Amino acid sequence: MQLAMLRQVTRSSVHKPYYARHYATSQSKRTVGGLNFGDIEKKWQKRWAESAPTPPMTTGKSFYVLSMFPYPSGILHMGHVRVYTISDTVSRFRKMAGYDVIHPMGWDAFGLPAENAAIERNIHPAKWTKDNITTMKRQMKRLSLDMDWSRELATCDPEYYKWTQYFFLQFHKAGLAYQKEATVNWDPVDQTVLANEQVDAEGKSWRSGALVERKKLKQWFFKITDFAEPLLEDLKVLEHWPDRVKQMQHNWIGKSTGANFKFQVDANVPETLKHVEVFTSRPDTLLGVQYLTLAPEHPLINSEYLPKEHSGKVTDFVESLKKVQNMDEAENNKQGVFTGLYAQHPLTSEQLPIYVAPYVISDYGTGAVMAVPAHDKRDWEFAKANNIVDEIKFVVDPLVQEEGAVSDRSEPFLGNGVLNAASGKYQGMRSNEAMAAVVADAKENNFGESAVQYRLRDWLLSRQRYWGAPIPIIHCPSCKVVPVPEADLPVHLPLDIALEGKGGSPLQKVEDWVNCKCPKCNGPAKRDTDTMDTFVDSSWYYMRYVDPHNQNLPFDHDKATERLPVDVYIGGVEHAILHLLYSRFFSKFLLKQGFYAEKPEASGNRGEPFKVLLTQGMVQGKTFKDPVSQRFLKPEEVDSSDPKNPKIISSGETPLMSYEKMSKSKYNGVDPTAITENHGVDPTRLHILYKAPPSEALEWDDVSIVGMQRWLAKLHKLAVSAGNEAPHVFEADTIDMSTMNNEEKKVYRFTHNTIQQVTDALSTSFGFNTAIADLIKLSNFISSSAISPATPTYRHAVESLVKMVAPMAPNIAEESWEALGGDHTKQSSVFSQRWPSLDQRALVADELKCVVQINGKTRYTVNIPADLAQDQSKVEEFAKQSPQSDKWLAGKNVHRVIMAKGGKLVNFLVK
Ligand code: ANZ
Ligand code: ZN
Repeated sequence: MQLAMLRQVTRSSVHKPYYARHYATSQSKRTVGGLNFGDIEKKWQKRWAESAPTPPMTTGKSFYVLSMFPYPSGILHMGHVRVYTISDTVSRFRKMAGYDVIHPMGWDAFGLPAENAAIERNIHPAKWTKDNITTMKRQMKRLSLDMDWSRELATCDPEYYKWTQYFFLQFHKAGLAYQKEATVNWDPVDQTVLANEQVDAEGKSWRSGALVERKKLKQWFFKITDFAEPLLEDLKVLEHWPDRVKQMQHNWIGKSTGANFKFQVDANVPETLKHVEVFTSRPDTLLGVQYLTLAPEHPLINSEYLPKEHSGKVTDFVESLKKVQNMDEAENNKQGVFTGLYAQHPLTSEQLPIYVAPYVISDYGTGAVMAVPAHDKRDWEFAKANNIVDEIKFVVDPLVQEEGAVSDRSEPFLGNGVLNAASGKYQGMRSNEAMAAVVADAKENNFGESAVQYRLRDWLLSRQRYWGAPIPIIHCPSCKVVPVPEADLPVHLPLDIALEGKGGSPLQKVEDWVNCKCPKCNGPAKRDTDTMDTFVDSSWYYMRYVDPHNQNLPFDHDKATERLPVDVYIGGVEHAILHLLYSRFFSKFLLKQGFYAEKPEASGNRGEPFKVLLTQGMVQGKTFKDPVSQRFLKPEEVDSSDPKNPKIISSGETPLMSYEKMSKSKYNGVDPTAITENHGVDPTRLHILYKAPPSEALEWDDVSIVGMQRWLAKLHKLAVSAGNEAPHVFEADTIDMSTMNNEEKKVYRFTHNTIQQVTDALSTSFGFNTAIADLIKLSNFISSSAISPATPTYRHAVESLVKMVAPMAPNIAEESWEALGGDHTKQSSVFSQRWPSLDQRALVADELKCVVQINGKTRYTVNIPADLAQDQSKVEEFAKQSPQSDKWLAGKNVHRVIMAKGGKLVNFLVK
């Protein structure tokens, strides 16, 4: 997946990163506790490739687990390893639990870096992309990821983008794809449009270094604003999404309620401009309006309509704003210009001056603001900066009850409150009441009504780039905008092209592609030369996976109905807004259009694509800095032989140490391939899962991987000991407890407690770290218990342990399963075994701990047989028989005994 707003140019990464060199020399730590992880991995990866394990009996239930698909940059990073390990664990677990699982993988393969590689190094984007996919796929396989490669897709494949184009046409047909002018980054030297990623922090072009200009061009938009309300409202359905993500989406959609009011303009202007309409979220402040402000793009800002003595100044001012490099600068600009025009206050008929203000956004609300300096910070600052009013008019006062909230009028009062005498007939009303009253009056007197605004903008999807899906539109001189007929899809991206990064949009130069016939009149016409934002590609890929080879449709209706929504979606929190919002928009639209239906169990899901969202935290690298120069240090500049006490080699000083997002400039990256080569795949996977819960940052540190290596070796030893001793009892999930001695009962009970906890972690809480901790405890319990490896209980415990480790450490689990005797049935694999089922009886404790209180104070505890705990007289008896009772109860006069918590507490009231 790619990010949209990155300002940094991400140059391609075909060169070997420095860390590959760094690790090449470090010593292999692959053999630990007699296990050679590398050899075992090779053995099992080969076996799985030869014949995939047949899953155990299915329950008929399906499960869809998905990691966000990667951009094929050519190099897998630790963030990828983390997210795929998580989804692989969930997928393997669900398969063992009898689900029909899909766990697909594909490539978000269109996008800018491929194009940059072509410009910089003369490699065709298609080849660059394909090579990178090959490399990354190999790296993924090394990680023992059980992906469903039969469903693999790449968004740059015509088989795929045919349907991306098809969906564009569906949006167009539904009136949800349209063109309008929008501002783009223009490189005046190379004469080309730049992506945001190609503009650096100083607003300069990545290639030419020229100061980027803002230029208006006709662009394609999806009307996502039509879905603003359901996109907001249905966040409520998403019970299993992180609150933080929902909050971010909520704010992004930004619903605001208030009113639109009209102010009559006293000037000779066309009828449509006779009123300036404003949107306000504070109708209660209407009587505090002292002037109006308009966006520079407002239609009234036209020299024809402005008084002569002002129009020159206004035009100069508006022109000067176009040179402003970024929006923040424009928004913070407090300077404005008086237009020479006045509008009439609808209630007082006062003449209000009209200003142009850079901070008024042309496409929010009506592009005009009723300015209330007393109660709005920006209006206050603008009024002061431009000397607009002599006296600021306060109309709302803080409620007196609110302590310390008395306004001394040295700054704007921003909150709701109570309307004061300056508000005339509204005096005494609370803000909320006054809002309703003002809006009612506006309605009656025809100057306004209540209104809702969203901050959400329509989705600008066209890019003046090459490596993307061409927009399937033809421009005809007589028929104008003509959609490409569905039967003519895909509109192939021409492969024969020279990319230079200058001289206009790349596709414009491919003449025999651009020139075509109009599908309507057959006359000469031209193709649209824009391509689609890659976020369009990624807004529906999870739907294509359900039916990836369909030649006639993007996907089969029934297959999608059966498989959607995705049960668990895992990816980086950096996609919390755009990708997820666009995907929600797509899936809601496609549900509405009948491309799939909601299965009965999912009704009320309202076309939400992802049921559970797991946002995984960043993988941070150990970062060293020179304490004096603050310079980042390369790993080879630091002596880390004592990890607790690192030293800068050249100076002997202690470096500053922190964990930060891995990046080349901080020399703190690690190469997953080197890590797994050195430490083994399974230890690496476990280490990643163990170090932090999925949503938290993971402070990478490979020193402690050895802990996981040792534990896996121990686990394997347990399997060998059980395999050597015990009869083959693979089928048994539960054992009759009545035949067990006490030690065996303890082990059996511990095993089932662990089964319960691990099952819960893998199916609902996703606390993989606690699951691993529980499994470690179980292995310790087994090896320190006194029971014989020849007993069924021992064997059952080890089998369960191995099965439960399997989703996280697949290679060693297979090896251990084989050691347990799995080889007896050829083809036997731990992944063909059923997930251990829970024996509820084992969870019932034999004894329970009863807290004994004397006059309400806890004094001692006593163990009571569980089956007697309900009987108060027995509980009393046990409590009195305890040796400790001598100290607290002997010779006391017990006048009442209270038992609570089912025998877990007994309170003696004594005198
Ligand atoms: C008068 C007023 C009085 C306002 C007051 C606020 C406080 P939200 O809540 O984010 O929707 N506004 C309206 N259109 C604007 C535009 N195109 N560009 C910049 N500002 C705009 O913000 C709504 C408020 O932002 C509106 O309410 C308006 O100022 C301003 F005590 O109107 B208000
Ligand atoms: Zn035509």
